[in-house]
Amino acid sequence: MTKNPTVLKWLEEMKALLTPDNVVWVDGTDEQREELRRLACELGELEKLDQDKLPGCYLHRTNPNDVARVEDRTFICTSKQEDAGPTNNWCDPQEMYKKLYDIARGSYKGRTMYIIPYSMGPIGSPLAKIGVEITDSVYVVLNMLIMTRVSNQVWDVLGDSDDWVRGLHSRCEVNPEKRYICHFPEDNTIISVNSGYGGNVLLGKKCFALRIASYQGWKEGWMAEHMLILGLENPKGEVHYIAAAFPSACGKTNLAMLIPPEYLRKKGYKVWTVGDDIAWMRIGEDGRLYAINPENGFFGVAPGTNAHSNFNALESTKKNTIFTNVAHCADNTVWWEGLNKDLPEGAIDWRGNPWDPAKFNKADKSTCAAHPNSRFTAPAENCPCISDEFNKGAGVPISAIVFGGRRAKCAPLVYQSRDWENGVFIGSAMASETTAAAAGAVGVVRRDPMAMLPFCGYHMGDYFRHWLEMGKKLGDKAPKIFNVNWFRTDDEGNFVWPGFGDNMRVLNWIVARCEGEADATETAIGYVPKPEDIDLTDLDMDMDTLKDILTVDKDVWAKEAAEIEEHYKKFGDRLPAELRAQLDTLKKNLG
Ligand code: OXD
Ligand code: MN
Repeated sequence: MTKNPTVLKWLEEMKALLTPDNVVWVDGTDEQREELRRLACELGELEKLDQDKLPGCYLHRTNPNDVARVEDRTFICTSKQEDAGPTNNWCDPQEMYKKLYDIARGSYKGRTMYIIPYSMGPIGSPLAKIGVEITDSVYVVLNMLIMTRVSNQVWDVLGDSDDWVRGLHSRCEVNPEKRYICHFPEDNTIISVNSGYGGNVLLGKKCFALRIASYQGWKEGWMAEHMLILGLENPKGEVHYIAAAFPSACGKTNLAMLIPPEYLRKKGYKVWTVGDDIAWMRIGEDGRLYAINPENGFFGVAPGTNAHSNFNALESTKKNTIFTNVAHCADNTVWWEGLNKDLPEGAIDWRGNPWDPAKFNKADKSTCAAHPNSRFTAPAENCPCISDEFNKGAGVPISAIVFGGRRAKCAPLVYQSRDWENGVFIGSAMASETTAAAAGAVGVVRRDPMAMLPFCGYHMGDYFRHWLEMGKKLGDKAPKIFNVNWFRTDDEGNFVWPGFGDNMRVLNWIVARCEGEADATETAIGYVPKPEDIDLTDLDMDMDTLKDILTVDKDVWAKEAAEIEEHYKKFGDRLPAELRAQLDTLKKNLG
């Protein structure tokens, strides 16, 4: 195992606090995984699915009170409140440690403490980091075995170093009143209590790889971002890498695993997936920005995933996958809304009750067989288009950074920032609109800078400053920054752009711009494509429609500028002057 004194000391403290009956060191071997799967079935935490149709696949149901991330119970505990900033919940670290230790004290009694050593990123990669999670949930262990790289080798790489992230998870009583997901960035520590839901308990993911890592990146000169990473291969066999940030429910996993339209496939275009949710990026020896995906699997939303919307994601779930809160079919397979049109007879819904397809009403989520946030935890190696670079520690050089959101009228299909600083401005003002698919008002704009609103582990004003500093260091080697919007609607509210695989047509323009091979028109907000440079081959769309979704409506943008001004107010004097100047330029450009 390990002789690392900082690890052993922390584990002794945790054992004294939690008082487990047993301790198991997780080693990542196939034998131990099999044993844990067997145990999870025996404990009722997992159900084994049909092993002929879905080998190595299991089903789990969470407590119905525990089905999603809980932003209102997520805290950044820095010694000074102002360091957490206006977008995070804050509590004094000492006060929060006491509260959490009081909740967790003795909570492993009658349970086993699992110790999971894991690497975020390929083990030993200079871009990777190490964490140790302790948990009382076999389900968490089995998910961590998919989502991260777990092995005794991690201990070897760590040696005696203190550079590792402590993660304590305790299910306690799964009491929502006492549920807390807390981060102590100054101590490299995460504590999560009273939840068993993935985003709250797989501590390598949002908690470490985004909240703690964004803080580490700020201190150490690198970036942890809520971004997919894809490689776009052209017929010459050259691959250009793109990192893209979108808020939840805007299609990150779909874009990461995109299948190009047939006419482009025939010419030899391909897309390779490096990651679907998180990118860690550092400046390499040649001065370019290199990215790794720190994760080892996909924790994807199941509903809506099907052979058309995302064939590669669906394929990824065919073996060694854990399904959470989906429907359990009579033939011992799984189903979710949007998988296909065959509503299953005799299925059990995500709550564990018999499901009657006759009562299903699309508009009423309470009649769904699968929870709207039901998930699959699938190994990245299952993905048919996983990049060869995925397991290489050096990372991939990023040519373009793309921001995007859901905007019915505002942002054009695609535009390029004038330069890095202008790109940071675009990211800082990023927003997405709520849709009729979700409860609540339609078309309400939520500002979600760089898609990091729920995940930035420090003051967002400092985070913007960090982006600007990275740009200065990168100089002319900096990736070009773009914004896309697949969601422009016509007067009837229908989406104009087909999206999915056809987004490749936009990615090709982006790469052509990076290579200096495509023209553009300068507008008040940045560079917009000449309509003839977006290839519409085989697409049922005329030039006028395309022109329409490339337009920049000055009235709409004047309103947007006023909203950005309002949004910026909350960052006070930590808002970099450069961004204020960018806003002034936008207003001036709009006349
Ligand atoms: C998210 C996720 O909520 O990736 O962003 O699960
Ligand atoms: Mn995400």
